[in-house]
Amino acid sequence: MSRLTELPSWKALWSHFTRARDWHMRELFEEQPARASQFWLEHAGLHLDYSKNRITGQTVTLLLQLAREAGVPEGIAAMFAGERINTTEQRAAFHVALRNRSSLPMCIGGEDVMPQVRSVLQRMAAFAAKVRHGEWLGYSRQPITDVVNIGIGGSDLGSLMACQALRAHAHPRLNMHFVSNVDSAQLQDTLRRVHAETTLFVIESKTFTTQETLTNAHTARDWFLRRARDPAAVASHFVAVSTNLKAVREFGIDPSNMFEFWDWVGGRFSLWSAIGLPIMLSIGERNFLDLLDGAYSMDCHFRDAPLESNMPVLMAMLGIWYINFFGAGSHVIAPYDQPLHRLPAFIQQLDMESNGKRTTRDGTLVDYETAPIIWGGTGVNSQHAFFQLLHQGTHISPIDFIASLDGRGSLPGHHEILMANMFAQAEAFMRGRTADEARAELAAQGLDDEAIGRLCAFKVFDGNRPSNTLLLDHLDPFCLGALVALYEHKIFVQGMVWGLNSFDQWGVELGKKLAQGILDELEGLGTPAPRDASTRHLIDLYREQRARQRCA
Ligand code: G6Q
Repeated sequence: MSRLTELPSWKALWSHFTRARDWHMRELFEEQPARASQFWLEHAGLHLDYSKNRITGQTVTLLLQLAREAGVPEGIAAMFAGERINTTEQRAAFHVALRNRSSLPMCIGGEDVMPQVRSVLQRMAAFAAKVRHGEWLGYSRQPITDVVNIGIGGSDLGSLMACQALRAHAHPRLNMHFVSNVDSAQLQDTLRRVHAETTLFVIESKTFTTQETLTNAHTARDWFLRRARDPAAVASHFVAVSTNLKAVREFGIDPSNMFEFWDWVGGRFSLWSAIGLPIMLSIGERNFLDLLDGAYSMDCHFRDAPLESNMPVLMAMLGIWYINFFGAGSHVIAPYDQPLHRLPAFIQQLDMESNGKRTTRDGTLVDYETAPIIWGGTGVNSQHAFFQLLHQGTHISPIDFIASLDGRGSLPGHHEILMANMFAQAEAFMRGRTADEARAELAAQGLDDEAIGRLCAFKVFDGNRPSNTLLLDHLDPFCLGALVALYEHKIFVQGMVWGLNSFDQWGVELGKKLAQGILDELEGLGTPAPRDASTRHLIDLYREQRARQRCA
């Protein structure tokens, strides 16, 4: 028995669940007309309707009791106090300091990190302004027109997602490109679309040892040098974002062209740091600061609001309700705004890399489920694809519907259709369609009794499928900052309840090591290591194919 499953609130929730599993939300709405306002929260330009969940007030009370008994308030305080909550790496997880927009210090081990945070922010802003104003010139004295970010995982997804989400605010001259895959197809595609004279490469890597990133960076530099024909030109076309000054220097980037961040910033939580340089280049300093302001507002809310009205805590505990009690193994992120199309991938990494774990902070194995599989896609497109399973399949997968209320940039009629679809889906998932309703609908179409009898079962939807609806006042930097911080904190709370360290990623580290030995073998270096028959066969097949291709 684990500590979590021994908690009184955990046991109380199980007994509550024996009743709750039979409730239908359709009935809950009929019995409790005030649900929509009871289960509604607003903060930082975000509106959360969580009424379409299989909960009553008592469920929420018990879930919050669980949060308290699991030490969530203490965990929140420890995070903001800069404690080394990343216990396996003995580091703070202090991304909240990156968006501390007050003048108050934020300390790790007694040292205020704010002076260094502000100093890097100022350097980023000065650099971004030069590039944006056309004052940062390439080797042929032309302004920069294209920015190529080379990075992967946490050094890619956040900036990519935010640049796409905020493209309405993008600088008109600067085209943003992101290269992450070591499959050269991506880099080749990008290099085909840019000119060496007007391209800035931003090499982003916390460690500056990541094989994929360094391979792409070296290839990009070779490509560049073949055109510029002058190693001195690298200085005006390559900048680095890293914690590893030595490796950046070894790569050949002048330290004055390096933007620093720190080991207390986790990769997937780093878009607020210098890793957000592509975002600042694209949307400018003022908008980047708005992004930080939005996150800061959510941070203050998370730190100070009572659990009952704390948006990240409530979303986290609703997730726990479905994962640990209903056995929901996945969670869908469905943004309806097209610019948010990379949000599901971003949150997928944030959640699954943070809480996709089964060893608790004290080293014991869990005896309960942890992170769900996060998946999703833009809402309307998903309606025409995988929503079928969500409506009538055998799995329960809670959904977050996300959209901006502001349709001002939209062409006439489009935004209303978009929103109508989203509201209709959330309603349908909640209500479903009963057999009587299905029969009535078929009869209204003029079908006879025999046809109605034959088709009715297929037209029935159980409903009772939970969802949150998150509305943004605007899809702007402030609301995006608040939205991302909301998910960061939600995930942290779930990690706290499950007793996990949400800030390490040993699975990723393993991947970084594994490939090297096989790479040597693929290249015919060293003695082949003893391997299982399958891996041996795959390696041999690849080598044979390559040998044949070389001869052809
Ligand atoms: C994020 C992960 C991982 C990391 C990449 C890139 O939290 O640790 O996605 O960001 O592996 O690592 P580098 O930034 O060190 O290249």
